[in-house]
Amino acid sequence: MPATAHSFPPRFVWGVAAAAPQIEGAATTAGKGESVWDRLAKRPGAIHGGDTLEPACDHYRLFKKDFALMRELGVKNYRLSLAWPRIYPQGDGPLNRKGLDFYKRLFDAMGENGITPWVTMFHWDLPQALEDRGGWTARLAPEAFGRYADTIVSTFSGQVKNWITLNEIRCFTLLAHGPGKPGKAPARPVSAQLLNQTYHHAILAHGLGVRAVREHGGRGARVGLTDNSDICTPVFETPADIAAARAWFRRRNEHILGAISDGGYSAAYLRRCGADRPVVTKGDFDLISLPTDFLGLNIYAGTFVRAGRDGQPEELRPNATYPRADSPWLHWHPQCLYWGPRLAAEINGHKAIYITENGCGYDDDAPDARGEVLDLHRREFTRAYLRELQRGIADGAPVKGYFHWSFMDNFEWEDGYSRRFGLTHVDYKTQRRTPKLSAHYYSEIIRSNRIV
Ligand code: PNW
Repeated sequence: MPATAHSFPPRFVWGVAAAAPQIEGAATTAGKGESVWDRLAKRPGAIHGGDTLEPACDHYRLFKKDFALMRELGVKNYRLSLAWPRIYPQGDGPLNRKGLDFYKRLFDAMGENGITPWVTMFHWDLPQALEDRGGWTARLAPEAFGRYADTIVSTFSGQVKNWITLNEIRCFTLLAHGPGKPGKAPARPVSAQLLNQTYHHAILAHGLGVRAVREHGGRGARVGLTDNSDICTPVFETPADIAAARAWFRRRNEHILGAISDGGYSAAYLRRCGADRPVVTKGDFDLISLPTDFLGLNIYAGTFVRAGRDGQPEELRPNATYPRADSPWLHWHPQCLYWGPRLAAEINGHKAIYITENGCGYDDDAPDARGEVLDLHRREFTRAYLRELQRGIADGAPVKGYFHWSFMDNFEWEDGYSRRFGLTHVDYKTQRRTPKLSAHYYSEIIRSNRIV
């Protein structure tokens, strides 16, 4: 059955997403090592309200309840991440069996509730001990990541078939080590050359993650990267603006998506880097360009592009009155779900794409007197974005699934706990969960495989 105006293709994967450091809490429990986010939370002024990663949603203890709630809502696919410092507290060095045991119990509980795991190996929580030895600027980071990936894939090959190597390379490179005052951990600016080196080490780590799945994943295992590509959309859907958006998408993503799919850096990219180009070791690109099974895209907002007067692509920046969520970077830009998958498929050759995150951050109200959170804004956001996703699929974009960010309110990094992305409200004092109106809305979409 083709996608009609309302329905999605058969077997379309509907899911929800979250990440270990944002929900688990238990930051020092059962031998877990310190992560760069645990450390950053101790720096005065780094996190809104002085919030820390404790207790977050206390998912470490409440996971059975959380999976039961997912089941009630009809959720059958859950994207989660594993905390590297729970498993290798020092990054490399001794293995902490208790960390592996925790995730084994977690996967067992998911199985009991009929939920398929989609596992991100790394969602920003680098072990602090590795940061102390240079972090992502040093080659040690991808090398240690490779050993960690081998361990988790061989341990869980029976329970996990869908692997995602890294989440959003830009957020632990550019936004953590870039110029100015980077907000993401470890929040340590480095030189332009070292910044380019962090990108290179990240895509190398991705390659090592792919190799781990090919060697240890077992039958039916699949792997891909989750990227937050710069999604370039045409201001007008005219041939000239579409061509400008396409050219700009290629350029803005060529150090990550382009380098991976082309098996090397483009001449144009290296020219722009000049003397600050990354050091590449022989054989790196054999790993980096290992074929993957899918691409994950986290899509919230993007860049408006038109053909400028000189015929070159021109970016248009939204002004202060442009509609946005409470997260100031989150401009409403539903067309990103149309153009993102389409351009990544066209330019980088991806044949299967999953939207591994999409959602919106608001300072939502607590449950009202009737116990409801009537987040019509999140219903509207989701509906508008899904309609563009559906239009893209109808026009041939190879999108196979969509994961809403997030299953529940959680630790929103430097914005702390006040900024809420959840379909489910979390009261952090009582750890009570209340599905919002948007959770029931999304539940109905999953149930009927169409926009309602
Ligand atoms: C993603 N931006 O981060 C992350 O993968 C999640 O962990 C996070 O909670 C979620 O989106 C909501 O923020 C992003 O500045 C952080 O454009 C920043 C941006 C985009 C995504």
